[in-house]
Amino acid sequence: MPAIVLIGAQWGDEGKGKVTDLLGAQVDYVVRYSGGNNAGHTVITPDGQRYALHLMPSGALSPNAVIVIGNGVVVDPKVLLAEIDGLAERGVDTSRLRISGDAHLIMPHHRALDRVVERYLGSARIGTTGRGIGPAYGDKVARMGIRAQDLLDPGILRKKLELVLREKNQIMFKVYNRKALDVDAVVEEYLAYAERLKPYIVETRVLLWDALDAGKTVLMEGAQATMLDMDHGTYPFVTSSNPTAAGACVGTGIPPTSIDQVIGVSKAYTTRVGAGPFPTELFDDHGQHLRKIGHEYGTTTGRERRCGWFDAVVGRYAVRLNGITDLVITKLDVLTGLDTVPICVAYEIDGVRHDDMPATQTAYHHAKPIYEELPGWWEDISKARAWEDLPSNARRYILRVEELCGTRVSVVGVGPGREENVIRT
Ligand code: 2SA
Ligand code: GDP
Ligand code: MG
Repeated sequence: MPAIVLIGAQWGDEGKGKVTDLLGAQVDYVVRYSGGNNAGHTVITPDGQRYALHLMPSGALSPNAVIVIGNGVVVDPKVLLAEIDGLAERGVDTSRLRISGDAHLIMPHHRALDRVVERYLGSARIGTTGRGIGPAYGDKVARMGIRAQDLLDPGILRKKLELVLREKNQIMFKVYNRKALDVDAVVEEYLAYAERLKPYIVETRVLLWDALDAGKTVLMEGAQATMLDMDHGTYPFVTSSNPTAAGACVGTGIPPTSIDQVIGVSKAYTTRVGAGPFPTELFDDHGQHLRKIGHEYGTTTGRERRCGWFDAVVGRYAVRLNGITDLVITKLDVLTGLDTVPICVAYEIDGVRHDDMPATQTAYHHAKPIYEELPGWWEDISKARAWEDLPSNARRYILRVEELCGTRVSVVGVGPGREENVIRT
């Protein structure tokens, strides 16, 4: 399988980090293609060590993989260097990192604007991670972005920064009542990062094309998820990039015809962090139960995640949108001990049944889940490794998810560890 895309099929935090790490031994390159350090991908290695990765691809914990930050990522150099240092201190070989010169940089004005715009939006705020992601992509689209390659040319860096800070200081920061940023101070700060990042900056497209030509396996690791996609998600309550499978081509330069497999990762229930519609959200004890048993708190910000039942309308949408060939259902263990487990099979919107996502966001805000109740199971499933090890009601649940979503469930997660999976053959 030369090129594989791995994406989140819900609103994020499905366990993508764990699945990337699980595949690690079989892949030669792991490439991040979108988002930035808003992501929090958890990997727990077999010796029990927990890593929370933000910018480094989750393949960092697979000793033999080359790890690549593609052109579609927005990079906060300070955060990346801290992550490199933190991993190196724990004995991880970070010399395997390559960064695309076309990746855009998160600058101090992006972080400042992210926070101030959220305050300005008040009750209409998105609930961003405050890492400067939206403003960095905004400048990219407005052709005012500063890229990793600009770190290699101090003259260009200063020129671009002068231009962009003139706009931010004289217009945006005035409107938002913020103190102007000093060009010299920012140039100095970023040139210090440049010294350390220089060796990692390369032309990653050619690197990846050559790898594919040589028969190597490349995994494109998504951050965030389908329903947070700027074009296909619950806009405006989305992130400012395209985390869906199509975004993997744009964010790496790997052509669509090279992709052989699209792995979708979904929880056995649903979570969302930040604002926006979420039809199966639970406001009762069941929601608290899922949060408590599933430890549903943001990996980057520590925020409480909103919790709800599995939504098969979202599942089907994700399968069709991303062309998912294999679905991984994580955290089935969290559903153990419930009398019945509801699955949302369709929505009722203003008295009409919808089996697919409605055409407008207004309608989606009114969507009420139509549930099917499946019998629960009480047995501890954390030691299950083969399909037959799962209780029959747990198998029935997975088979129904598979049927409703319209794709094969290849792996079922029964615990956070690398080995804690049921692999279906
Ligand atoms: P942003 O910061 O501009 O990308 O925020 C826009 C929306 O995207 C959501 N978003 C996320 N949702 C789930 N997980 C994410 N990563 C962290 C984690 C989140 C955390 O792994 O737990 O720690 O809070 C992530 N990143 C962005 C965000 O909540 C907004 O709804
Ligand atoms: P990501 O952003 O998609 O990589 O997911 P996060 O790391 O933000 O959140 C997923 C959480 O679920 C992490 O704490 C994982 O360790 C944990 N996890 C992943 N798979 C399983 C599983 O099958 N069972 C349990 N109990 N936890 C899991
Ligand atoms: Mg996460």
